[in-house]
Amino acid sequence: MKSILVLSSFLAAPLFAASGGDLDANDYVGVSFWLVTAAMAAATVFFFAERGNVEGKWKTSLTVAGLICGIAFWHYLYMRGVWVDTGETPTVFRYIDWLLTVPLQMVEFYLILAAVTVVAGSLFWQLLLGSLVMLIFGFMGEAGLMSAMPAFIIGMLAWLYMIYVLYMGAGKAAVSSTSASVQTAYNSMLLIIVVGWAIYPLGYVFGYLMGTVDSATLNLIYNLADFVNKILFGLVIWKAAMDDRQTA
Ligand SMILES: *C/C=C(C)/C=C/C=C(C)/C=C/C1=C(C)CCCC1(C)C
Repeated sequence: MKSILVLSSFLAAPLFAASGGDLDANDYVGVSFWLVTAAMAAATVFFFAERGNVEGKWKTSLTVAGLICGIAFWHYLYMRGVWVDTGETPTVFRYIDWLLTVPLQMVEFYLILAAVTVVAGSLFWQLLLGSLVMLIFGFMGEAGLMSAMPAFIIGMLAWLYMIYVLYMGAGKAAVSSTSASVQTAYNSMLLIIVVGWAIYPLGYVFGYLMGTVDSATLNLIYNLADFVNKILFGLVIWKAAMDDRQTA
């Protein structure tokens, strides 16, 4: 109950920051910003509230999932405001959010595996390095600090590197794990980083590499991607934690 009270004050605070109140119902991109904002707030409360229902070794994972959605909620308030007020892509807010939440997801990956099996610490640093290269070049391409195509190619290579590291390093650790729920969590995480994350470069391609800059399609796809990869990602971990409890 106490955590619910703390949460409601957390959720009330950024109301002051909510601008862009004149949302046009025909602005489907603006509406998608609005929906994802609400979903992030709900998911934040859910993950923190569910901490009490899982075993000790899963609690930190749910905390991190809640932090990821909470940070995204905060940035979505501002991103929606930028879009509704100016019709422009909120690139800086988007990348500050990603720069905070993607490394947290790497922490999450690491925690899941480290909870039950021995994982090399270098795995975390390799994933962190890969995600930083991916995001820095993505930002340079989107902000016009570099041509869109070469920035995209370097970002793609960094993403492929991360998939490789996960298969080779974490894969072996998960396979040797005795816990079925950890294996399920690992396989779902791999699915998210390979399939769920693929939505982002798709947004970049439609947004920047089709001849003209299409900010409506770009933001719509990015918003969908965040919904899938932040909320679904947390739910996968929550599900594994619940299954673990039943079989324990
Ligand atoms: C919560 C936010 C997440 C999980 C953001 C993930 C972002 C990506 C996977 C971005 C990927 C990109 C590439 C693979 C190529 C270059 C362009 C990017 C940065 C959109």
